[in-house]
Amino acid sequence: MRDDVSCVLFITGNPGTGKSYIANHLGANFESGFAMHGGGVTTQVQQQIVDINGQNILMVDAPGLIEPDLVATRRNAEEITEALKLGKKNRKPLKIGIIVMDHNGRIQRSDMLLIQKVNQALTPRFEILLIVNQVKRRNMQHYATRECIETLVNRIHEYTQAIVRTDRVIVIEDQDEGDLPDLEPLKNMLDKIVKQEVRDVQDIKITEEEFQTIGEQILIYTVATLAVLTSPVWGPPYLIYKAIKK
Ligand SMILES: Nc1nc2c(ncn2[C@@H]2O[C@H](COP(=O)(O)OP(=O)(O)OP(=O)(O)O)[C@@H](O)[C@H]2O)c(=O)[nH]1
Ligand SMILES: [Mg+2]
Repeated sequence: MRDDVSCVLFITGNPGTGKSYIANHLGANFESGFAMHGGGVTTQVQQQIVDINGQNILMVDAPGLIEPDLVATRRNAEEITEALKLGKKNRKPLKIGIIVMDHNGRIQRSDMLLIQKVNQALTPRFEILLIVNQVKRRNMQHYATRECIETLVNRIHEYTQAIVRTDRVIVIEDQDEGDLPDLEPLKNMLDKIVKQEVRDVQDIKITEEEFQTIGEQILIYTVATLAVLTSPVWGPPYLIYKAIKK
């Protein structure tokens, strides 16, 4: 790894939260966009050296964690683990950003699970930069209040045990196609968050039970299963298969 690279910056988040979009507006050139197939656009770890605020930073982009099926989710978990290891592998300190998507003030369980997993995987515990992305203009005023940010970080702590400082939360407004997001606050924050040496990275593992608790993502799965069950062609063989499996 080049000597002039000051650190590794890994911005993680679930599929479609805007990891590649934000990395690209910080100067990278990762594939990003509309996912035609329902899964993630980014499927493997990608790296690129980018100049941010006059410093060369190795930006890392990886797939999002939670997808509608467990096999893909576990594959993504392996990629994210690899990405987390890049700091240690390159003997560079690491900075971590986690993107969650705003759903009118609600944070999805899938985003909570990702925060929990990344937080648990790293030793020592890391300072996390939390990026709330794709916030609609009408919701920006809520996020501008201290109370809203405090409630958010408390909720995250409650669900994930991760500690996010209220002054380490960045809110990014959803832009119309073609308009540039204002990433100056994010760039300044990236300067401030601590570069940490990674001592150890544990493999991220998703149990079947954890996967089942992610209600909103499971919905697609349930609809697909129902469609199979009620089909005269696929229903009976599926039920026999289920019975044998038990
Ligand atoms: N218009 C607009 N689009 C956004 C914004 N943030 C993300 N997007 C769009 O959201 C979609 C998903 O963004 P990506 O950057 O590909 O998401 P990702 O997190 O890298 O997703 P995967 O690689 O699939 O895991 C893309 O079409 C982006 O252009 C935003 O602020 N404004
Ligand atoms: Mg991507």
